[in-house]
Amino acid sequence: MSGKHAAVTLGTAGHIDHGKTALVRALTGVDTDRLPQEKARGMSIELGFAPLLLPGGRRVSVIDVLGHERFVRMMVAGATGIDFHLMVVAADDGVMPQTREHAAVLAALGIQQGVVAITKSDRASPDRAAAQAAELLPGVEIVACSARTGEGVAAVAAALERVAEQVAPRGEGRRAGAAVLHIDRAFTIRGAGTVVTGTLWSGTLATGDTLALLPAQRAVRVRSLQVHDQPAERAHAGQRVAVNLAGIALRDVARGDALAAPAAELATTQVIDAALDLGDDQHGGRVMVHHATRAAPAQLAALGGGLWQVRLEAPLLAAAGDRLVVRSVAPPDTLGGGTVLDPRARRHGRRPEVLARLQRLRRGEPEPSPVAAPAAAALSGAAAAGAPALEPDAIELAARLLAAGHEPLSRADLEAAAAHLPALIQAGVAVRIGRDLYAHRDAVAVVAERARAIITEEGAITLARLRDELGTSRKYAQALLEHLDQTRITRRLPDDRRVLRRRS
Ligand SMILES: Nc1nc2c(ncn2[C@@H]2O[C@H](COP(=O)(O)OP(=O)(O)OP(=O)(O)O)[C@@H](O)[C@H]2O)c(=O)[nH]1
Ligand SMILES: [Mg+2]
Repeated sequence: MSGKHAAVTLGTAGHIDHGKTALVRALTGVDTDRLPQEKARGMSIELGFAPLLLPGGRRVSVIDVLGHERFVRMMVAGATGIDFHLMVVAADDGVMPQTREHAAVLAALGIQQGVVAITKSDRASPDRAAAQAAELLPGVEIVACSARTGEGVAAVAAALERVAEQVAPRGEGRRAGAAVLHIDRAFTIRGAGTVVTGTLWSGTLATGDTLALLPAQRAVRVRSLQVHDQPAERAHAGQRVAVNLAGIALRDVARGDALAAPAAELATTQVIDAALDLGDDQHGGRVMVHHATRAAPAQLAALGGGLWQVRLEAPLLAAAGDRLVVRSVAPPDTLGGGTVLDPRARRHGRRPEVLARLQRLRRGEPEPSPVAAPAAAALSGAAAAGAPALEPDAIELAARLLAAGHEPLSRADLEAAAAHLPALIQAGVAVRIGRDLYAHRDAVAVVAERARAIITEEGAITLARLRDELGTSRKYAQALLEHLDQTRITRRLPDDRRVLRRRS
């Protein structure tokens, strides 16, 4: 899946009525304005999809977005899965508010590569619009065309082909990961049942797979798949996929939900630490935060140096490294965006050690992740068992209880939170370290760090040494040590002392 055959997705962008849908039709032969309301109003009100065969033989999926300012949310949902853009500017109108806003959304999503088409060149000279577009999107190739006469359309296709050769498909580097698909449409097909569509962000999907539908956390099964409108046994990251789901009614799934393989560790998030580019006059406050095919109001808290804490009023389904788009609530406008550093942060201020950690994450330095393995295992169990939905407040309460100390809590201790334990485990917040013993992931991480330090200094660690170090009981120290063994941080020697399994 590389080079010529890598799956790449193209997204349109541009102001209302500038000719996006007409140009997609001229390029692909598909009229994506297929709804009666779209025909009647002459305006796109749903995302459109079409396969595009480029002159050199490369197949590209096209997502046709909507230009109306009320539909920017849906535009973000469509643009979120794309690899490159086709910015459409009408020759007789030039750069307009949603031309600018869509350009800002693309920048926030990190989508730099694309082509500018100056459409309606049969109506006016493309020169003025081209000059404005060159200022808005410096370095992007600009092609004049007319969807009405067909002039220049082949040149647009050729320019798209040149860019398509260069883009790094979004699946690249993430293919090895577990399957994640953010749903951009859900509908029923007579005789087949519930179908959802989206761009496969990572991993592969196959017929028969059992996945978690989030945020509901229901187990669903892949009954059949289509890739680029063709039946397929398997779909790969970067491809546009339609998934026929067994075990779910249409009323229980919607745009903004996600399908995830258990190992994806995708979970609802309430508090996100992120690196955001918002311009200098941003000081925080209430905003709309868009992620994948979902959006939620949030309070922004500045941490300094481009680091922000995003406190969401409704959950998102974000993972580290994902892109966010930040918009103002009134008047609606795109302020900027950036990258998720910690998708499940705790509320915190500008504490130096917290900022240092975020800066490390921003530089792309990996975090020691001693809890990853058991969290993933717990997730698959919880997903299969149909764990209850996450409830943010209960989660916060339970997380605080769990975080109360480095000492694991028994299930009885967690009475108030017990009902939410499966959700906490699924979210990776609670880690099962033994029969009826659970600890907050941060507490486990601290224990792992201390054990590491002791082994590095003293050559090995014993049960008594860890017990004394943590000031805890023998039982807990034993459970924690075994957990460190299981998560392959430590290795048990025949005399029960532990040494490091791998250099860190
Ligand atoms: N003369 C001329 N008219 C065009 C051209 N392209 C589109 N149009 C007309 O412009 C109008 C809007 O075109 P659409 O393709 O629906 O515009 P759009 O950008 O998809 O609009 P939204 O999806 O609502 O944002 C239609 O009446 C088209 O027929 C063109 O190249 N030349
Ligand atoms: Mg349209």
